[in-house]
Amino acid sequence: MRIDILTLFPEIFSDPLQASLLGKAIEEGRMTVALTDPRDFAQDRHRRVDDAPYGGGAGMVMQCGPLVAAVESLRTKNSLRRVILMTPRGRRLDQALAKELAAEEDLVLVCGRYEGIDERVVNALGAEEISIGDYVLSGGELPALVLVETLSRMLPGVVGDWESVETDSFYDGLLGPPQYTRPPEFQGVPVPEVLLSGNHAAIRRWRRKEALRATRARRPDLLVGLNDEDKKLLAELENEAAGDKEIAP
Ligand code: 9WO
Repeated sequence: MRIDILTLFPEIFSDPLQASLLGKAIEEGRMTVALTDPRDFAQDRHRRVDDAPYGGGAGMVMQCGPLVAAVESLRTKNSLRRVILMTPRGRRLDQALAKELAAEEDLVLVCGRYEGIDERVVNALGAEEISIGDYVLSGGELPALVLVETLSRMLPGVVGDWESVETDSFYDGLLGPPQYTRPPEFQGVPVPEVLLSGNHAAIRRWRRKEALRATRARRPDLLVGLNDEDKKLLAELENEAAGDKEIAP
């Protein structure tokens, strides 16, 4: 998969794209990320990419010209492109949208800065807008990195320990169960006995139940499409003594 990122601040990406699993995915050529600075497509000798907003007001707005020229230069190099603008008014990123995008051969991510981007850019690029959540940032760069990282995990071979991906899909749409590692007791709190039992069927069942417990307590909106075993486990939870419904935040 190839991802082109348009940004006035390419330096934001250097360390995150090198670290950890994402860095390895890129190094191994499973994912290619190329950075393009729209300033290189500015049309004047001052390399100007922004101007004052029509109608007045504070700050500057990114102009159409450099952004559109930058994307057009990429279109000639590659096939049909899905162009994505990172903005808080876009479609909310979730695992289902990530899965859809991970199936693409190439994507263009456009990161805005300043007070925003000229509205005409959206139409000129045929861009779709994606949000990672309801908060204001200073630019689309961090949202673009969030998208790149979640896509990288869905490419074959990126998550080396394939069990981790299996684990992701085992809890698909649910919150994961609590995890423990050594020591067996910390500040008087022991690890749940079943995890030390070596009984893999019992462990699997416990984890699924705890995933349902956490999801019921924190994100009941995610409790959809449950199978019969899940419904049985949920019924068990309902029958347990009241008072355990809330998990401390
Ligand atoms: C902001 C905006 C708000 C309402 C309607 C359209 C909008 N477009 C933009 C925009 O392009 N903003 C640029 C990027 C410039 C200002 C800072 N930017 C930004 C992106 N802040 N927050 C985001 C963002 C992106 C994705 N998910 C969450 C937040």
